[in-house]
Amino acid sequence: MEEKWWKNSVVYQIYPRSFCDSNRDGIGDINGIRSKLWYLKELGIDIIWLSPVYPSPNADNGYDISDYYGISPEFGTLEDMKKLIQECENNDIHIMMDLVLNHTSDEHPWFLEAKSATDNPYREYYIWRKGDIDHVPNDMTSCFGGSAWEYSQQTGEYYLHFFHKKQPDLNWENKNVRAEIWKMINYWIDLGVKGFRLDVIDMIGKVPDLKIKENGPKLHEYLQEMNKKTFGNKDIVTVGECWGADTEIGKLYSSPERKELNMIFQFEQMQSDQIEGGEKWDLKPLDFIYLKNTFAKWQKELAECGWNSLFWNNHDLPRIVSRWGNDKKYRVESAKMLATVLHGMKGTPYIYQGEEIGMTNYPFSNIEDFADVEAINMYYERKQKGYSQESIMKSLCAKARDNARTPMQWDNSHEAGFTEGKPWYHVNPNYTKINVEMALKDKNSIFYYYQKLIKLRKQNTILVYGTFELLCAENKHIFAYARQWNEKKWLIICNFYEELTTFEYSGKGKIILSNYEQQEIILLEQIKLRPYEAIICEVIV
Ligand code: TEU
Ligand code: CA
Repeated sequence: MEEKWWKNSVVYQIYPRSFCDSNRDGIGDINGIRSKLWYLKELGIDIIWLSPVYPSPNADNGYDISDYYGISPEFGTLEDMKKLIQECENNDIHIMMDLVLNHTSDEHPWFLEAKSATDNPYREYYIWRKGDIDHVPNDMTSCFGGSAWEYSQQTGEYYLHFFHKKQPDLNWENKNVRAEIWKMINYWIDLGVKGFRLDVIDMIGKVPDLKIKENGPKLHEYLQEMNKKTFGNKDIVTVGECWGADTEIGKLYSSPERKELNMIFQFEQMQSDQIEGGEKWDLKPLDFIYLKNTFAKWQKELAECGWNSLFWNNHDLPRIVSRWGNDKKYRVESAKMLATVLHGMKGTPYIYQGEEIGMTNYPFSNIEDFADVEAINMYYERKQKGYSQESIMKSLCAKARDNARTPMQWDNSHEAGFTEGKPWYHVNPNYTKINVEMALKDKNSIFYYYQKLIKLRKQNTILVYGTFELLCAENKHIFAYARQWNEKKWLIICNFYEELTTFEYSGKGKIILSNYEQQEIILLEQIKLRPYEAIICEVIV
């Protein structure tokens, strides 16, 4: 397997609006990020994935872009952005931009032109179908609820939007659209950006008349064209967001010889607590065996061709320590355990802001607490369908994206040190106990554990390129696997639960890292694992 710099890199995702506010307007910004580079340097990450910072009316917090070339005034200026890129480079940190290419804002000049007349030159940049007020083109739905078609008064036709109605879908069949996009990507490459995360990229090949949303027939053709016209042959890392990928599709994207992307975010294991065939709001207890098998399947299938991304969290997912850990009594132990499971695998790990200090879900109590359009739409939709208030709130507390979007908790001063003004969104009240300042003062903190995991990956080829083998697949409490590289073998052994349990293997293990006090050498014959105990050890004879 070819060695690449991004294979032993660790990515840190910043949601700019909620990271750090430098000018007291309550909105995180680029200069706020610049003021915290020392912190990211201390953590040891290599790449910052920046969620969108472009001008946007914010129907979907920046994922509705009205100018691909600019910086939103609420985040700063293009000059600030250039300084950020430069200062990051001075610290050996690269910037990965978020590319939202499936749709624009309805306030993007292309759409303003397109909607004005059926014969406008920009009309074909978007997807229009005939219909009248009572007849929608078909029954495709938006990911945020309701129809995917919106009636446009001016021309009496419908346009397609797989997300908010303020996010019209681009028509990738149109070669001018593609040319515009290649030009824009190259502009950011010229500005010094070293990576791209491609938002819902599996939707660009849509065929609405056949109701094909993801994985359309021309998807990979478009990606190969993109690669050729933009980042291919440049030393740039790319990751595509693909909710609709299985392992076969994963290989199509990430096999190097196909010249598409380096890796994808696939979400199979993130659906381990959702009823099959249902939506993410349809909760079920975590299917732990499915979780392990799914991770193992991806590890195995992409072992020789392609590459995995490893993540528990992002700005769309609830906080992992609340989701599959224990955010009360064992918050520290379980956060470290979850980090061990993930960072021990083969792939490029992604950390979402605040994960490294064990930030938790927000204690929502009513619908007024939410800011996200997805949550608000779901609430009213399910109310209308007759779901109980209790069940709706239970789903929202467990899965709402707002859980991830509360401001970063820096210290226990005013608004967690995120802003000196009034934050755009509530700070989690637990900031007095969970914050960066406290984490940096405690040598046993989750922060320093992440720091160690990152360092381990840098110093040990086995973690980056070693083979993966799932152990005790049927065990209902333990997530364990072996990594092997030449003669060396490491075991990653994690108790995923609070109950005590026993792990059995043969030989002795030299402890590399653990979230509990350990002897230097342990007998592997019978390891009694404490609540959420995690061990990385080297097998010795
Ligand atoms: O997310 C894609 C997407 O499918 C999500 O909306 C997903 O269905 C939902 O979050 C599950 O919780 C990307 C971005 O990450 C998201 O923030 C945007 O809202 C969306 O695309 C539209 O650009
Ligand atoms: Ca600000």
